[in-house]
Amino acid sequence: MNVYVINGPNLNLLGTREPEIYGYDTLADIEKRCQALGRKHGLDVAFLQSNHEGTLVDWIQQAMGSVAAIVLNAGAYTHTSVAIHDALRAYTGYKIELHISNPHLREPFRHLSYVSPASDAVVAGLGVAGYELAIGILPEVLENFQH
Ligand code: CA2
Repeated sequence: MNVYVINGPNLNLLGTREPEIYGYDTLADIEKRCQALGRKHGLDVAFLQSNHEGTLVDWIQQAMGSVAAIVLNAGAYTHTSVAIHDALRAYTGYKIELHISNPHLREPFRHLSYVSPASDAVVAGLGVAGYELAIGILPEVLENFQH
């Protein structure tokens, strides 16, 4: 089964700045661990990152039909993007919204998510371990998921 882990703007900077919020791992470190874990569970994990809203929308659209689940850290677009919300609504596979930090403990502008109402589950505030937790739970939730 195919899985997309989609990362939005500035997440390419992980491990280089603001380690007190986002930790010391780079996105490449997280990608390696998610792909290794995916292999153990028979999941083919494609790890993607873009700073561009339209590219994120394109990937969500491309997932339709061939990708069983999307794990999405939309970054700051979480709080602004109706386009990503609409693309997620149209995607009928399983969707996990993911955040490294807990946006509800941060500035008020991070408290609104356009991704949450279009997602099946949310992982937030567990640091970069959230990515592996999301991948690790997929076999169980996909077994019972019907769209
Ligand atoms: O906690 C998360 O994962 C966020 O999605 C991260 C976004 C933020 O806008 C959301 O409110 C919560 C920001 C990603 C920026 O990542 C950086 C990583 C290292 C250095 C600078 C930015």
